[in-house]
Amino acid sequence: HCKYPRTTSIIGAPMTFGQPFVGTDAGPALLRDRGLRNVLTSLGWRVEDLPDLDFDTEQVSDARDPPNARNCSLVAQGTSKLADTVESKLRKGHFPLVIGGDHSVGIGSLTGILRVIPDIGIIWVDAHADLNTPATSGSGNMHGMPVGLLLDHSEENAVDFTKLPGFEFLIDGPRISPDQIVYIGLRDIDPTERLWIRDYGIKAFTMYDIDHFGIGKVMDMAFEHLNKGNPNRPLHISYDIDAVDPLLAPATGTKVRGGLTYREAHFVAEAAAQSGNLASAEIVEFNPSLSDDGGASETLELGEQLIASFMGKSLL
Ligand code: B3U
Ligand code: MN
Ligand code: MN
Repeated sequence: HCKYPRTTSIIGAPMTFGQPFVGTDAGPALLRDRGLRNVLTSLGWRVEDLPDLDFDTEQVSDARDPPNARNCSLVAQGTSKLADTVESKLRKGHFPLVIGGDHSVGIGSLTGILRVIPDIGIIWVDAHADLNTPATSGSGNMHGMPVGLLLDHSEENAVDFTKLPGFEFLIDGPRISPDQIVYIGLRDIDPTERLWIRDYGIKAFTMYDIDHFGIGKVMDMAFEHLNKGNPNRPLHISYDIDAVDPLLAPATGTKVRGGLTYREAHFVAEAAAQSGNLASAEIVEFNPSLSDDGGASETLELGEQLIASFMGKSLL
């Protein structure tokens, strides 16, 4: 199917249940209010602006939620809906643009994409590896688990989805192979995540690598890894705004100092667009209520600009 669809579907995914704070649900509405639709049409896209997915109204019982997978039933219900939406938009040839919400929405976006494009190459831009599972997470917050839940684990590390209420749809769901994903911007990694990145051989570019090589070389190496054997491999970018330095993006839940600069953050997005292979994208973890008004609008403005960059805005 076509690698540069003309139509993008804006999929608002106002998820908060993957982390402890309220406010993370405000992202989609605030980005629309800023004029996201016009940003996209001015870049030449046809835009299908869907109503936000509804993650709140249908009551699900949380009685069986394990303490190490907080709000499991609610995260499962929402991400299952999101997976179906992303899948159906891709099948129509649309470019899904998922606006979070916290990063647990990645469970849904990735599942939907993998159902249609099993070989998708994934660029995970984040301060964190999000490689925990309920067995390894210290926090129990599911925004730290999207990659960990979907990774094609060795038998001993495999996730038992029968013990995660609502996640039955993942029992035989598609998985990510360890060579299918690259990390950009890591700087806050838990011990088991570190072990798994090494043992599984996942390609990870930390802030150290960005300092050492420069962002240009890092992105070259990232594409070299993902494009091995297929220069036209379709790509997905999952952009956690906390990858960017908190001085530039203060309105987010888990700030880690020493992040991407303004230009590094844009370069990652521009390089993804330049590849010509981007098939879908996601941006997550805005939380305007965790900052003053100035910080909130600065963060959202940056998010809007990063979306423009990975949706194809060029400087010249
Ligand atoms: N690795 C920690 C912290 C964290 C992950 N993702 C975010 N924070 N945003 C955890 O809770 O899994
Ligand atoms: Mn994340
Ligand atoms: Mn993060």
